[in-house]
Amino acid sequence: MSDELFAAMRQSVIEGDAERAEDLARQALQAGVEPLAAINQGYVPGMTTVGEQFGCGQAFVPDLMMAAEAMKKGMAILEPALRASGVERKVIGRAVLGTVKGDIHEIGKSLVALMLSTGGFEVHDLGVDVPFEKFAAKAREVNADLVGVSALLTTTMPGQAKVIQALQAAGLRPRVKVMVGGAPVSRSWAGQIGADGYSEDALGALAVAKSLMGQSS
Ligand code: B1M
Repeated sequence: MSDELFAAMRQSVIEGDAERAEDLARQALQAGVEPLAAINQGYVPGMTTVGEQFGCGQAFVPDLMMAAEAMKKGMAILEPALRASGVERKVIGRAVLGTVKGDIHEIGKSLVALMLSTGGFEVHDLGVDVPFEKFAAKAREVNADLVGVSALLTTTMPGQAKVIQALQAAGLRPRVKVMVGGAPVSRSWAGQIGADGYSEDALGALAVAKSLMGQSS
């Protein structure tokens, strides 16, 4: 049953059919499917396929946009259930998150924001295309413990290093920890730019964020 549903969810993203993606998210909730499983096994592989198609010239920017829109609609239905499933309510840290300047990819960053907030973090999501200094200004304003910087383009990855420099210039390092992520980002890149943590996915991001706060996951 779940496998069929996940396959249909994948297909709804590949076809950029937002209405169908929403409808399938409702069906998943009714069938008692874990919201995170629906996202990770349904929508995410659909998005990966569209990305591969784009990479080899079989899909174009409007296809990416429609796929992203479908995934966002589906996630909006699943989000309240995912939030409700968060068992820890005690705030374990304050996190400022955003996608770095020049980069408008928002879905992965929003998924990380959602996981952190369900896992007990107070999350301040700055959105996409965020100037480097804005991360530092917000971190100071909310007395953040953690800054998370997402980058989906090889051309915007250097912006993650610039955010670390902005935090240093604001006198917030090393107290404020920095976690980086995004499809082209790697552990070795994170080490190279002096980030404290890296994760390749949203669930791992929660574990890394917790461990940076001195908590086990
Ligand atoms: Co763009 N895009 N895109 N795109 N896009 C990619 C990233 C690309 C890999 C596609 C490809 O070529 N195969 C490619 C980048 C190549 C590169 O530099 N290495 C690319 C390109 C080239 C571009 C444009 C330049 C295209 C153009 O205009 N010619 C352009 C750039 C615009 C800009 O940002 N300035 C562009 C535009 C777009 C859209 C706007 C159309 C759309 C985004 C819409 C939106 O977000 N509202 C889009 C999309 C949808 C994609 C793909 C297909 C999917 C991204 C996505 O949402 N994935 C993507 C291909 C791909 O990644 N397979 C592609 C689903 C999401 C759940 O995964 O974002 O990886 P992801 O997040 C994961 C992990 O990475 C991790 O956890 C998340 C959840 O598991 N993670 C973190 C992410 N952030 C983290 C932060 C952390 C920790 C973990 O700590 C802080």
